[in-house]
Amino acid sequence: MKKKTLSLLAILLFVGVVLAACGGGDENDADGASDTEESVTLRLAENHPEDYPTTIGDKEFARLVEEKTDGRYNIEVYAGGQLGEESEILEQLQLGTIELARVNAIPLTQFSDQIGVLSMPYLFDDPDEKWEKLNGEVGQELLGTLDGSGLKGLAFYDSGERSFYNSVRPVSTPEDMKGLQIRVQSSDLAIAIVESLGASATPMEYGEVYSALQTGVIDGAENNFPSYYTAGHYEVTPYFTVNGYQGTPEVLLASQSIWDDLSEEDRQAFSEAAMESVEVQRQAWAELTEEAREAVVEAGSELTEVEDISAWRDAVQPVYDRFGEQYADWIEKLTQ
Ligand code: GTR
Repeated sequence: MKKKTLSLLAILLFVGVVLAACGGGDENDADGASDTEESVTLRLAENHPEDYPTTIGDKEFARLVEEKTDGRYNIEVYAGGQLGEESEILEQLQLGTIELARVNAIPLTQFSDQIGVLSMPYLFDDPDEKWEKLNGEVGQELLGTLDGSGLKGLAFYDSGERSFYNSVRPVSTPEDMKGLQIRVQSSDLAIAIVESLGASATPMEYGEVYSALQTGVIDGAENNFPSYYTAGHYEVTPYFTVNGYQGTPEVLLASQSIWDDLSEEDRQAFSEAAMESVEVQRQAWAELTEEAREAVVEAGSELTEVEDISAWRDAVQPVYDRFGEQYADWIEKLTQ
């Protein structure tokens, strides 16, 4: 089945390149740009809607790549999960059947035993410091830990902080979490965090969470304000605890196989475009975070602000006991 898909894709790609190279014999298109050179179209998978901040970042990346490669690369952004759930996208990137994607860093823990450090609870105190590290050498080094997995990490995007929400009761202390059934992303670390709080963890794909909340299969989930809002979770899960326990970022990725096919100069263009798109993405992030927070309150969500997070920090100590040593060097690099 996979072989068939691959050979079909290879044929389609070949036909596409030939057609682009022929270019209908016209040397200049409508806006006067030369189309004598072939243009390669790459697909970028995105599981959020069209105007979500990560999609805005993806599109800026696409625009910059096109500009920097003089139109030799044309990136089409497929938003709204059209190309599949995150785990499927990652498999397809590894196979090279999808060329680019934006995913969250938590599912990447299965491809790098080090990148999980970014999901350690209450790791970052200061967002500016966090972004200085993620946009700098440490961030690139962490992305480099994906080498050999079939994935090439290009840049980090903002995803703010994740908090818990549920449909059963307001939660202000870790004790209130006891017995709740909480959906998590598929990772041992995510499960360990929820279990350290005395709740039960149910790993599930993002696209399945709304109906699982609605039908009561799970009591709650955890995410940032923009996802809680745009995925509609607020409609069926009114109690949101603002305890920002995890600052895992998003990641812009390329399939290693497409990366290996790029010239040195084009790799440089893709890397620069990725890093330059971060600012636009982060600006959009800040705007939607505020807007989403207001909108869910307006719609009736009850926010429980946690002013003193020390009880929550103490409660997740078992997670540091279990994973702290594995991530010790990275924790130091990211926080000192
Ligand atoms: C969002 C993230 C998505 C997805 C989702 C989830 O914050 O942007 O890519 O990972 O969380 O909880 O599955």
